[in-house]
Amino acid sequence: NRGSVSLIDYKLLEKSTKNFGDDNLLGKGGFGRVYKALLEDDKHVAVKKLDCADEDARREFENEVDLLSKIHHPNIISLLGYCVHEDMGFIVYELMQNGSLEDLLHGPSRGSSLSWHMRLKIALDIARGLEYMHEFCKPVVIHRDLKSSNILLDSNFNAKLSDFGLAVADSSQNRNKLKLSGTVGYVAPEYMLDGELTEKSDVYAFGVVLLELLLGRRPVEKLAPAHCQSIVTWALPQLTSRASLPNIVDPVIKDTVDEKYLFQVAAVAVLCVQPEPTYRP
Ligand code: ACK
Repeated sequence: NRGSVSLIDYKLLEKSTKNFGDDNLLGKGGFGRVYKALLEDDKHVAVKKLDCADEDARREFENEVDLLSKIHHPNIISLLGYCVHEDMGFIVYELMQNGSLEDLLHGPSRGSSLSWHMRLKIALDIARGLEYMHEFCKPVVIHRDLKSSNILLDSNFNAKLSDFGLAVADSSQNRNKLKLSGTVGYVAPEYMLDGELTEKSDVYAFGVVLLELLLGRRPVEKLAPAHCQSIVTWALPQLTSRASLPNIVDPVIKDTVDEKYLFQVAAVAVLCVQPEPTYRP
């Protein structure tokens, strides 16, 4: 059931797809490229093109169309339609004129022009999108690949979550059957170690995004298994109150002397000790 989302006639897209090239390339995702296109002469849209002969790409196509057709929120990218032609799948989204948060923060302009007010607004937008997925969607939707390149900004710099190719509408049965996936630096330690997938995996990734947004840091490249183990078995269980934060941070400093890692743990820790729901900044 894909609700109100329409199957678009390929004829409407054909002219644009013929021109898909470097000039109108918006970005590259895991399995496909996203192009700017014109729908019905006057409507600019973004189109993700996937080669559905590839099994992983086809799965991403079907998953994203199924999920996005059911979820509607101002902080989640709008799916306008989809189209299948020969082996190709096309997903049509609203165009996000200001690109991704990653480009905004780490691209040539380096985020220097972003005011604190805007940073906070973007953080709130992300939190609202997550809150909707985790608290109001039935069943709960877990994004599984939240990162700054999947947060897009419209012409008014409203932030929206995108790229739902790996997302799951959680039913506790499929949690353990899923292939471990996500992006290095954003993957929650308990998920990396034991494949334990919950809404908190997205909250961890949100913590990493907050570090990028508020402290201008890049995610730590790779958490060593020993680091993961120490967060899971030692740091997280202690997070029962704000007051416990210094007790956690101290041994982590002694243990790792890795300042970047420390910040990552600290931001996530701050999120975890918030009263429910955990991710409201
Ligand atoms: O900054 P980027 O390269 O721009 O990172 C992502 C990339 O494609 C992969 O998802 C761009 N992108 C995706 N969807 C849209 C959209 N609806 N509007 C504009 N750009 C998009 C984005």
